[in-house]
Amino acid sequence: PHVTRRADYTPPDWQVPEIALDFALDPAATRVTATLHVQRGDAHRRPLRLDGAGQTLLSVKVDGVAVNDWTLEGETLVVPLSGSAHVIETSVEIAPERNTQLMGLYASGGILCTQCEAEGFRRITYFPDRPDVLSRYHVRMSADKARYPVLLANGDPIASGELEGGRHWAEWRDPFPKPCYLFALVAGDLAVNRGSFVTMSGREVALGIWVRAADIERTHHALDALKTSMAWDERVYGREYDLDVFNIVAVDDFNFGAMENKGLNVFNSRYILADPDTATDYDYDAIAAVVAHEYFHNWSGNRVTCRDWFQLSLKEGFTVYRDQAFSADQGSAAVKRIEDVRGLRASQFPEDAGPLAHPIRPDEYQEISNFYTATIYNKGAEIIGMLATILGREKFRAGTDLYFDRFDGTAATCEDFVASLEDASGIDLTQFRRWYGQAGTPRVTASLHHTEGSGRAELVLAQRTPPTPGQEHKLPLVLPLRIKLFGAETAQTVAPEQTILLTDAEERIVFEGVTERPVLSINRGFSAPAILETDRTPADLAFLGAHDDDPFARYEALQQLMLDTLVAAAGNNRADTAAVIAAVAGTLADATLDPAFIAEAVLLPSESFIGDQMAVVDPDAIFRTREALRREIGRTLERDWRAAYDASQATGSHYVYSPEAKGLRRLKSVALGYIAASGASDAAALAFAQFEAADNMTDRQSALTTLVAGDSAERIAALDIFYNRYSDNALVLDKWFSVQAMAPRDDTGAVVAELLRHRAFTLANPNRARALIGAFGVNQRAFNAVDGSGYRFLADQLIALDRINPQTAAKLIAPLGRWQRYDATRGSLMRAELTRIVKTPGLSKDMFEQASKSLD
Ligand code: DPP
Ligand code: ZN
Repeated sequence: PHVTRRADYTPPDWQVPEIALDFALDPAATRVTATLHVQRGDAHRRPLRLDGAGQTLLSVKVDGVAVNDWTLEGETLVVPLSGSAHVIETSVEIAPERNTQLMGLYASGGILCTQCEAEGFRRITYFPDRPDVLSRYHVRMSADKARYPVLLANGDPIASGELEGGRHWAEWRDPFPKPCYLFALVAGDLAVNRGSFVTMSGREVALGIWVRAADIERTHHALDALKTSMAWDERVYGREYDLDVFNIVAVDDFNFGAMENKGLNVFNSRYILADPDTATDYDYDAIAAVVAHEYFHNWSGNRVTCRDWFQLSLKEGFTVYRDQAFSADQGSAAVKRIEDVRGLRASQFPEDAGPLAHPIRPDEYQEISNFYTATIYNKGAEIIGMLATILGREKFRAGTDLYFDRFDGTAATCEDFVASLEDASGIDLTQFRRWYGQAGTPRVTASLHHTEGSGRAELVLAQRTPPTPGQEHKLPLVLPLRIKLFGAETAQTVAPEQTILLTDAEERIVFEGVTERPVLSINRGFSAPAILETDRTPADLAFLGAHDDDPFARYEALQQLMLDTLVAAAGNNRADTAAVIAAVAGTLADATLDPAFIAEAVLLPSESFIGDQMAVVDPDAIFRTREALRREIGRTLERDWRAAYDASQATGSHYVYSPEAKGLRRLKSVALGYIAASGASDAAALAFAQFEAADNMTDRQSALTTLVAGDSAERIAALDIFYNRYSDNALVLDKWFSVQAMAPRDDTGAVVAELLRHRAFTLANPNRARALIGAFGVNQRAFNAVDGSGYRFLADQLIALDRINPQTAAKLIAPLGRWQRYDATRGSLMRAELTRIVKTPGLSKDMFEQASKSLD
């Protein structure tokens, strides 16, 4: 397979400062005529090389004259040119309705739309498809007016008119030079929810959210989130929007969550559409986060883009960091941080510990689509977060200002970003740069020694990053660790919070004036994305769980206490559950705590996170011990759960999306889960009553999830009612599939196999495929059935989906790559499935790369 290497980067031979595109749109056969104004780069004699994929070439003209001295090398169009500037015109035909990969121009539910990142533009027309070729776009579209009354593209609309035969046309121009991955057009029968935003310099921007007419009432939350995002980016980063219009279109078939095309974002409808009846609080939060994310890309990604795809985290890590900070500002920052760290641990830590580990700035790839990963996005965001911690708020802002200013209108590198922060702050980031090139999650050990009567405490810190594929030896990283010491007796501060920069393999920190036994609070706020091992006792953890004044550290102490107990129990060691139960009881009873925080803090760690702590993952033992502890917590504290459940009911007579109301609904759902876990005889009736009475999807889905975990008659009834009620809503049906695929039941494997044949199931829609197959893959116990049936199921589906949509298929392979973490029986069954995938004839390069690397 062809490998692209970061070290091989060379600037483009030809620039394309201007491009005009003419689309004669038709789902079966669209004609694309592209006029490229090309300019030779430095003195070289190389021909013009234009990437292409899957189109039919009809003609090539150079400076207005048809030529035939071009050649095709594979799918690359090579045109010999003599001068330093020429006008190249190509005409091609493509078939959007046959495009199942959803890259390039395709049809989704009667709408024609595009997705070009990373390398989809070459499926539309011949072009140097690389992010460091920036062009001004002029786009003309014509289409049947009845089927496609709305015609949208990047930038501003400049003209439109009627044509014969029921067709019409529109022209759009984008004044900002952009790489082709940010190109977009949409044609369809769409309704619009319009809004407007006045920027900090007083310009009025026309906003539009375009959806099917039936969905228009579900767009208000997204529109509000857009306005809030625009104001936030002005206030926090000084970034103003730059065009007169900003449009968002929602489509049902989409590989990503959304796409930041200049002035014309295209979204997966799941990140736009919401109303209380169909979307959960989690969905509302995710919509606001993704709307913000794509909007923020207008600066971090579009105005300053990436030089090459190895720099992907330059825009993605930074933009995730920005959207996380935005969301933290909308409600409880502590709960947001807990959720983000939980997500990092669920997806990025395992990636960093497995066969697909890569640095946030990779060195090579076979298929760039495979690098839209939790590492590039979420670890990338953590690395920006550490930079913000090290620089402090003001210097960090000075650094981002300098970065935007220096690189506006250009394609930049990660190094450009770090150098900007360095120049603006005067802080040396030489060693910090290792984070960009080194894969793997660092492990930090911390042990605190105190000699009674001496007033002295010594903290010994050590760091080590385990080897990852291709990187045997790791160097020490810069880890900003926020630390504080509490007195064990008085719960007073004995050493105030400080941020320690751990830079060596081992360091000692001395504290003076420590007059009582200190308890260590470390990595407060999760200030560094590391795995901490400390010598804190269960009593210390319980103490911090009750007294730490950093909410994240408090949560973390409780999680660690639970984790230690569960890992011991799963390994057949003695486990003291009393400490966990007491800590949960104390948290639940603490009236000073926010219900949203309580709900997170009393939840047991996930099965997979428990597995990540074990030398060999034992999915059955983990499931059994975790369920046993849930039952014990449920039973012992049954009255408290019922009290918490009743207290959380008082959310008013109708659904409100506010941090307070969300927190109460969350606590109510956690309490319901524990009541059911207790085995109480009325639990199913209680859940079913909530299911029936709910005026919102949050309560309804949590009741359904609880019912589906049990064996009551209400389970079947609720599933049927849910299906029938929402059978015309694809996004809600996705939930119906997912709830069943994630169910902690003995028969989940069989249920999922059955659901594959359900009339509402299709692999062609990425959301639906992920809802069933993706969700099953993260159901640790069901997927890892010891007979290998889960592995076979996933491999079968990956092979089938790969023929339709390689990009979406390849992203679902991760669970099979964890074979090293399991016993020999499971490990060899998983390897056999990976081998079968690799040997499948006609495999995509996306899937080949992921499956073959997973075997190493
Ligand atoms: N659309 C994806 C995102 O925004 C890729 N850029 O992260
Ligand atoms: Zn992004």
